[in-house]
Amino acid sequence: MKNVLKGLIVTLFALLFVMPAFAYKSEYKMSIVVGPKGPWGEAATKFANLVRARTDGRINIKPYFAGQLFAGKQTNEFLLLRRGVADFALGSTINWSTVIKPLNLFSLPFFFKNYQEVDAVTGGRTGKKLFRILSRKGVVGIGWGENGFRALTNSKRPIRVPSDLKDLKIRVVGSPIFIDIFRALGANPTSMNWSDAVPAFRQRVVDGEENPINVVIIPYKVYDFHRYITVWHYLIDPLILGVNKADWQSFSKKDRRILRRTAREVLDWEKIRARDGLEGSTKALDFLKSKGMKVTVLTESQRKLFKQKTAPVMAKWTKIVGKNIVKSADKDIARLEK
Ligand code: X2X
Repeated sequence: MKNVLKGLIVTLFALLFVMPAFAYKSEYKMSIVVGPKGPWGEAATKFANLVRARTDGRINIKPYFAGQLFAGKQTNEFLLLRRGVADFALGSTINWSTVIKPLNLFSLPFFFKNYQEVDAVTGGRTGKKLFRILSRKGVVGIGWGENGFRALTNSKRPIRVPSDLKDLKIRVVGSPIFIDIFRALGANPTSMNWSDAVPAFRQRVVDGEENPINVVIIPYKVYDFHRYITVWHYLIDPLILGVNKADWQSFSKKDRRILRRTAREVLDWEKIRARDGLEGSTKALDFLKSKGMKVTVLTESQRKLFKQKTAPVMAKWTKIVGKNIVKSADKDIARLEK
């Protein structure tokens, strides 16, 4: 009798604590706002394939491109990931920033000057702090990728000084800091999901938009709709590879290590492609010129005029991001100079 009882207890224990760890789903859904073409989508496919191979098929991730999982509203992605509608997401910090306010750090106008500063922050103490915040909200961040510094395109005229933007209708993501920035610059911003934005360019419902060159503007051929582009490095859009926390906790230690290692490897590869021909080279801009675009690269003094105009937005949003996070980012950047 005693042995039967013992057996029962052992079985119960196994069912409660050991079994769930190995009760993997047959498919893990991964959310991506863009399509499979370009560094962002290709990184999602590469990650899924490598993880499947390295876990001998235990973790079978299926990428759902073009926002299929969130039925159009891209700023819902974080909530869907937290709830487990998606198990994984390779998401833009902009899209998640409506829920996780500190992620607006990356959208502070003219805060980051170059990629080195961005790397110092995402790879530094601030990046870890942000991942702790995500984890408290039910999402485990396992790597940083990149959409990129966002450039401004439009069909009307070259943008060199803030007054050039006057009354231009600019499509932005449905994130309030973008509305504030473009209003401060005298433009007429309108928020729209990416899935609606491309048809809106075609139908000329809007005059312009802003997005990174390698990851969005080139794969989506925005040059077919907009003749003018301004490279102004006004803000950066890092990507985060996030995992639903309950899923994460169900994975074995070994599989978690595989996921982290694969995320780092794939996102390092993705970041190189996102930056290719954009630093220390004019390759990406030459390509845009070959497609008929008129390229304006702001000088430091031109950039200052835009920075001055958006100073009130910076002040307002520093408070929303959290002064501690902004200070922490300043410190990570200052460490670069030492
Ligand atoms: O919607 C956009 O502009 C995009 C694709 O860059 C993001 O998801 C933030």
